[in-house]
Amino acid sequence: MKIGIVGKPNTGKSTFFKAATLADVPVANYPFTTIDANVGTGFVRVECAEKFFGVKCNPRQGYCIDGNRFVPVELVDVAGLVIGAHEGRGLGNKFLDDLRQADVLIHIVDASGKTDEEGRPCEDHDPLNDIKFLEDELNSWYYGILERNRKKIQTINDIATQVSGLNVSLSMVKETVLSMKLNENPKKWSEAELMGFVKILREKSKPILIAANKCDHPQSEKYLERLKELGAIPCSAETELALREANKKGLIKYIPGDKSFEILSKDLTDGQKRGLEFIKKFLERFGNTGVQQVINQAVFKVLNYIVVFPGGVNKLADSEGRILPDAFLMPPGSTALDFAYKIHTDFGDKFIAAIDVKTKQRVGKDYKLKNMDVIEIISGR
Ligand SMILES: Nc1nc2c(ncn2[C@@H]2O[C@H](COP(=O)(O)OP(=O)(O)OP(=O)(O)O)[C@@H](O)[C@H]2O)c(=O)[nH]1
Ligand SMILES: [Mg+2]
Repeated sequence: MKIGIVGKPNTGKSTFFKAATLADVPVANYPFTTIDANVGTGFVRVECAEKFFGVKCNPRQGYCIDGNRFVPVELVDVAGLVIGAHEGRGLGNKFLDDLRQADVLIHIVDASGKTDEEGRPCEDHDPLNDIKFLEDELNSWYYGILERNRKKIQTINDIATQVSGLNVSLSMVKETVLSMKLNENPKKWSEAELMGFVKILREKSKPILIAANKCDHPQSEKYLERLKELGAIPCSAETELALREANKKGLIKYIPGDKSFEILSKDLTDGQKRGLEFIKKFLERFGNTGVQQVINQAVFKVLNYIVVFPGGVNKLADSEGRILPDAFLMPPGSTALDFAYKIHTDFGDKFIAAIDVKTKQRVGKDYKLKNMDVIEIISGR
């Protein structure tokens, strides 16, 4: 699972990335602070299967606090995108190359309106204008790839070959052709049809979730409602970063995504107390900082992924004694056989049956996995 963090310069992409990964990356109030993409591990938060079995898990990857399991996902924070990026403006082409393999994009919008279309500090810029521009740039990027290679494209399969580097599958291409009722021969498509095709293909392969960042800023009130109407999630990356850093230092206990935190340290400075008081008021108003919610929604609402745990009816531990060591993110429609392959190619090749560990029911290879399933694979030797 690869999530791209995108948007014009200076909207808080690296702050969001830093809050989600606690990696040490530069953040500053001017455009193009980030030049080379930052790649790191963030997490989706799900209920851990340990609760159901009344055990304590021991994750191999990620972590678990108070029954909340944090499952790793890859985050890529890229350079800011400006109009004309697909023609190489700004850090355009590089930016786009860094996004090739992304499954979903989080568009970080500056909801405070304090940065103009190129990310320069300004008084009042309507952030709603930033949404269409980003979609247009991405669509133009796809279009450019097909346009440049037009001579090589004779069939639908050729299209899939040209865009395979963008994490686009042949079935996505075929579905799009079918849904648009396009001619089987792409050479017969009009310019408008090609543009329409590219738009839908981009939406399928790089869907976008909007994060209305800097919502702690008073001026964001002016724009938040309209942004929410477009599906945006209010978020304050800076607040999340402060909470996670304070938690790391042991000053507070804060579980990412929670609606509140607990003060642990008795030696807070006046500045720290004031900062935490400000954050408390923010959380009372918004319910959460939005950062965890944005990552979860990208994976579970936009992509419709589910989380499935490997386990056994007789034991929930692996050979090294770790209880419920893994939690896997699976695409919608995944079957028991897909899950077997996810664990190990051998399990897939020699699949006999699977067991739904919660109900102890035996299921076949075509069993459609459900969110929060715990599955045992029975395979031959
Ligand atoms: N008020 C407020 N400011 C924020 C928030 N998130 C980021 N900022 C500020 O916005 C500015 C830009 O942050 P960055 O994270 O560097 O932004 P970026 O989008 O990565 O910028 P580029 O790499 O230049 O494209 C910094 O001054 C941050 O402190 C937030 O949630 N609230
Ligand atoms: Mg940055």
